[in-house]
Amino acid sequence: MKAIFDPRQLDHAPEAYFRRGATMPHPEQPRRAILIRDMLAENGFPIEPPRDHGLDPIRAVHDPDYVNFLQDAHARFRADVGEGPLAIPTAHPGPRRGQRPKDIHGQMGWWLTDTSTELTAGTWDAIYWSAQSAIEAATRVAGGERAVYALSRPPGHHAMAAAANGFCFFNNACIAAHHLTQRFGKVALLDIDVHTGNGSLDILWDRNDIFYASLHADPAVYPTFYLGHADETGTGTCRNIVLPLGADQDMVLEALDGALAQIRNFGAEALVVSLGFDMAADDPLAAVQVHADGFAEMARRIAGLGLPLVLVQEGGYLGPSLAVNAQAFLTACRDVL
Ligand code: SP5
Ligand code: ZN
Repeated sequence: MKAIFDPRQLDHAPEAYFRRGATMPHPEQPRRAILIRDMLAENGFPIEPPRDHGLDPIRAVHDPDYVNFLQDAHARFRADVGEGPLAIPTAHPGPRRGQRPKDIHGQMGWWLTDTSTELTAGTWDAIYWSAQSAIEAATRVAGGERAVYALSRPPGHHAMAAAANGFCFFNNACIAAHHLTQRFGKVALLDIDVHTGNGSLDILWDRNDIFYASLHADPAVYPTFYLGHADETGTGTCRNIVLPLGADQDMVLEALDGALAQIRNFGAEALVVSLGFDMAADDPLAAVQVHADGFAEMARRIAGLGLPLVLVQEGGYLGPSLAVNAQAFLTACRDVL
């Protein structure tokens, strides 16, 4: 199983965000990708850079005006306020109706929904190549490779069709899934990041060619708070499997079996996985209690479906076992192939 990664993905380096009334160090750091990349190399996974597939596969999923905004937003912010201040919006429209503003600060509030998607000098390059890594993985699987892992970072599953959210700008997994529909009639996206894939729900809400099943901690009491309840099924092909806070590994594996059965029933011909490692018991954002052996077991069950497989990295933060859990999942997956 090959891995895809471009070093430019490290260029997004957010410093801080606001949470619960305080400035906090940002959990989504370049070091996450470095740790996983080093683990891949140590375990004999070939790591290749993506080719440049351009903006069309991104614009197939995201509003072209949102894509255009991201391309030069940081430069426009700096031109206005100078060096120093963090490029984080503090005013938001609520419902995104009516005319869009022209001012950079108004636009930042429009397209960036919270304070967690700080724009930095390298953000555009990082999110562009993070998406290209996912597109490259999908292209290879569409071309006949059985499974490819995209070390996408920054992550993607909170990114909506026309807005950034929850550390995410481009929805790498949805971009990959959409790309696969050019080759496969029915595609499934399985999301095992501990957070609701609210961006994926937004993008896939009314699509019946992509089935979306997500396992995540209860959004009533855990971020991202919005979307992800059991009855939020879009027009029929989205499934939210809600885990109680503190759920143990056996509960997670049982929930996974439910999602895999639904993916089989849908008749999926290819599978994308939004692969977060933040279900880890010792993740800094921990909400449930999965350990390395649980990640390995999840991988065996997912790869055991026998479908062409695109793994797209999502969350999983700088806790003590990030690399260990990634190793457990990816080597177990490779052993099944
Ligand atoms: C891709 C992904 O996993 N995004 C996560 C977005 C989570 N947003 C809320 C984060 C709450 C962070 N709490 C920090 C606690 C540090 N001890
Ligand atoms: Zn997450």
